[in-house]
Amino acid sequence: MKFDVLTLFPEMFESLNESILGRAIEKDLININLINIRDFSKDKHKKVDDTPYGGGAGMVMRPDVVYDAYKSVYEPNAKVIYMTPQGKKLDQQKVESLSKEQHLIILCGHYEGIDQRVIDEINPEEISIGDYVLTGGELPAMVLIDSVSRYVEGVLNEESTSEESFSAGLLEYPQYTRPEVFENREVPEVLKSGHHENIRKWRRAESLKITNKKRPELLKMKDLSDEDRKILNDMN
Ligand code: 21W
Repeated sequence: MKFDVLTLFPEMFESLNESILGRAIEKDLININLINIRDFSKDKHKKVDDTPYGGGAGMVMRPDVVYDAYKSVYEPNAKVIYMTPQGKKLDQQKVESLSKEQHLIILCGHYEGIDQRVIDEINPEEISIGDYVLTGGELPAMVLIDSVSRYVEGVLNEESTSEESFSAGLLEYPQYTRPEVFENREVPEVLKSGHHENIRKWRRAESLKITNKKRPELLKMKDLSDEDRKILNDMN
């Protein structure tokens, strides 16, 4: 999967070279190509923004500079995404569908945004990561790249992927590691029993309990198995 990121702040994306994504990049499973929009300024001072027509605070990114950066990576098979607070909120369903693409071009705004004419010309899909205000589209682009990359074949080990599809739509059961006793709190006995079927059942029950308690609306959306409904019934 190729990600082309159009941004004024390519250095912000350095953190993606760590951990699981770092390994995926080394293994060539994903390719993150950072394009500095400033490189496409024709101005001798490398200016990329200007004051808004009609007045008001802040600066607006120039359409010609953004368009030249876009044309440097455009290809007809790519899906083009504009990270904007006005976009549709990213969810796991969207993440999964984006992971089926070969090539994503992600446009990040900064300052007070981008001149509307280049947005109208490109006609990208608009995506937000939630209803709170950030300083730019870079952190949202990283959220999108991280969440989508997990679904690219080979990025996660097969075990995590199958466990995740089993627990899809539920909150996770609690996890424990050594030591066996921490501040007088013990690891649940069943997890030390080696009885894999009991462990599976206990974890499923914990997932359902925690979801029912913290995010009951998630259960309403879900098709539950007979086993799941029995566990939930036994809770009350
Ligand atoms: C914040 C851009 C506010 C534009 C008058 C009219 C991308 C983001 C962003 C930002 C404004 C996302 C204005 C969740 C986010 C992002 C920076 C609007 C300009 N003034 N998802 N228009 N939250 N944020 N102000 O902030 O670019 S996805």
